[in-house]
Amino acid sequence: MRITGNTLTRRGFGAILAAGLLATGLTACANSDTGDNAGGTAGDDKIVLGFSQVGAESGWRTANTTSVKEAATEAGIELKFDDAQQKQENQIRAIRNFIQQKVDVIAFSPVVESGWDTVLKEAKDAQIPVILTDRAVDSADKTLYKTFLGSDFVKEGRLSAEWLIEETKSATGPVNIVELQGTTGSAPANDRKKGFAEAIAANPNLKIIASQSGDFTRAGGKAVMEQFLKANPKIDVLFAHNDDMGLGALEAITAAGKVPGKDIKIITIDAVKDGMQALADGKFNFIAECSPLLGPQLMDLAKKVHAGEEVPARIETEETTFTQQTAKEALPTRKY
Ligand code: GYE
Repeated sequence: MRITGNTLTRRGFGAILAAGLLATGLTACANSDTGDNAGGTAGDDKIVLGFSQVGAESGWRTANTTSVKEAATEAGIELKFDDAQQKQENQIRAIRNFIQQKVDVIAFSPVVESGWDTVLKEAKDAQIPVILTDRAVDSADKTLYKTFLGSDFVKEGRLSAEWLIEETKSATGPVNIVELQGTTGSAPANDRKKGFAEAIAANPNLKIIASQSGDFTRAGGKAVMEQFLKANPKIDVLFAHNDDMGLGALEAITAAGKVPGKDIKIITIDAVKDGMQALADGKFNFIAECSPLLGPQLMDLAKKVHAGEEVPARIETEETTFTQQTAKEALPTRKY
């Protein structure tokens, strides 16, 4: 919300409102431009957060959306939520709308890494702080956003590879790997691919024989796995950039008469409930966790940047990995 000195004087409530602002830690003074925000009336100090979500492509995404919505309510932040349906143009439009509505803070999870400079510059010119959640952008100008909150995707790829290296250490012949990549151009797809490839590079037995995008969806994972199976008679391992694509691939593998988890070892990333169930059931072999529960930290950051406080440039989520055994133990108390 924004209140100028003029507004206060004009309304004749200067002293009262000023006292109110002091009591709320002066957060309302952090903005320098004028005019009421879209959400509140003058005197209402609720922070308005515009959030542009990627879409609803996976179990991870659904859990992430729930986390953001619940945390906003909990924190007393007014959330303007927009679902971009996996399209960058929709996200750019949503961000421009937020700017026009003069929200206090903008947060978004960029569907792809490139192509954000112009719209981020517009937000900066409007003096609206931007927080990147979950996925990064490749903008050279780091002043276009305040902070990034999310996971180390390169590490997730590397941990996946390290499990495989250990698992296949006694293999004598080549181990054929197929890879289901996430959304083309997205940070998690780029980084998970990189982390995995770098880690297996020193091991000549481990070969990626096919790699294609399944767009992080079950349908995509199934369709691409069907093609992989048709084109490659010997597939030993599937590395899927998320659980959902792995779950879709399960159907293709079973339909091809192979046993998932045995004939073809499956490694995925996320550790959402359905993925963890598949792991506990012996259909998956390993999952590197990626937490979608970013809501509470995001709200905390929104309050801080709104108040003009310094925040770290990058905040990483703590994560673990799961085997079939540890998945069985973790499942009963799993939150997402
Ligand atoms: O792994 C995938 C989702 O950006 C970390 O996006 C996120 C990824 C997640 O669709 O399931």
